[in-house]
Amino acid sequence: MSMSALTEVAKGAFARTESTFRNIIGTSPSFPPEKKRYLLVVAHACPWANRCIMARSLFGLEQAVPMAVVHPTWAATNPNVDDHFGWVFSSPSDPPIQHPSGENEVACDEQCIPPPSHLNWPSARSVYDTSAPGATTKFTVPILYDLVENVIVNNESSEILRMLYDRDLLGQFATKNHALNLYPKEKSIEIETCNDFIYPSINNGVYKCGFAHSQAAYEAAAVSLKEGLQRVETILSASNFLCGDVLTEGLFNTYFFLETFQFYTCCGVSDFFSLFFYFLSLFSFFQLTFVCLLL
Ligand SMILES: N[C@@H](CCC(=O)N[C@@H](CS)C(=O)NCC(=O)O)C(=O)O
Repeated sequence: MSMSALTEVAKGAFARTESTFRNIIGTSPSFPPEKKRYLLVVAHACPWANRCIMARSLFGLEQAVPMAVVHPTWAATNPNVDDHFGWVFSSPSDPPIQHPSGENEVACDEQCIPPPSHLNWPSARSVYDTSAPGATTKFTVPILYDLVENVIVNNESSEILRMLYDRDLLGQFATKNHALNLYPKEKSIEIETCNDFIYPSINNGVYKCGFAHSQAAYEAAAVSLKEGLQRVETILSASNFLCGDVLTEGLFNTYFFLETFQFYTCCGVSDFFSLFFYFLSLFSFFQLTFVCLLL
């Protein structure tokens, strides 16, 4: 069966399936850190993918890690065979793609970056079909794909993110911000403690709100989301960043999800004073103009 986030709503509540490809570059001889070997497949509409796009940009990895960007709306991925809808590739000069609702068309513009033509991939689904034919999984982005072995290395954004900034892995090809260490060893407990509550309440929490198919599921997700935001607010009212006065990977784990939160709910981060200023300062400090594509 072909899955998507739309099939993950059981009893009205969104239940996310675990990412299935979990290889880490450098830990096996099959996946050595190499320039231009790994293709990052992303969607600008996806906060999970955006944290990888941002790390690639922050560390100047554009040359070392090529990127393919899907069209912003979903379309039929195998129209004559099944009814799956998902991410598809297009070129800036392609005709507009009809939104799945049938209500409007969405243009193909210069933000659409197709994968190298020899790969012959019409959709993100075809990346999975190439790597693991017949796999019954969700065809999610981001994906880190090995252009030499022709397999997916990893489709879990938190792990792709770390591979991008880790100085022993793809981070060794950084061309800027060399001094920025997003995972200082002495902060590891604080970083993991933050991740442990931010993931369920905020990162996945915004999806649980957005995909809720019952009032009870929505309310449970909204309460947990607000608790998560309040906990971040309390931390930020006493320190500049999530783990004291140093910037850590928590930046990536909050920023885009706060944007998604603003977008999908009627209340915004401005309801949380310290969180709002954190959000604004990250926005201006990193000149995150490209993230506006999400809004
Ligand atoms: N655990 C994954 C989640 C990625 C994810 O859910 N991506 C969504 C877009 S925001 C997706 O591609 N969904 C496709 C689908 O549901 O078919 C990660 O963090 O990388």
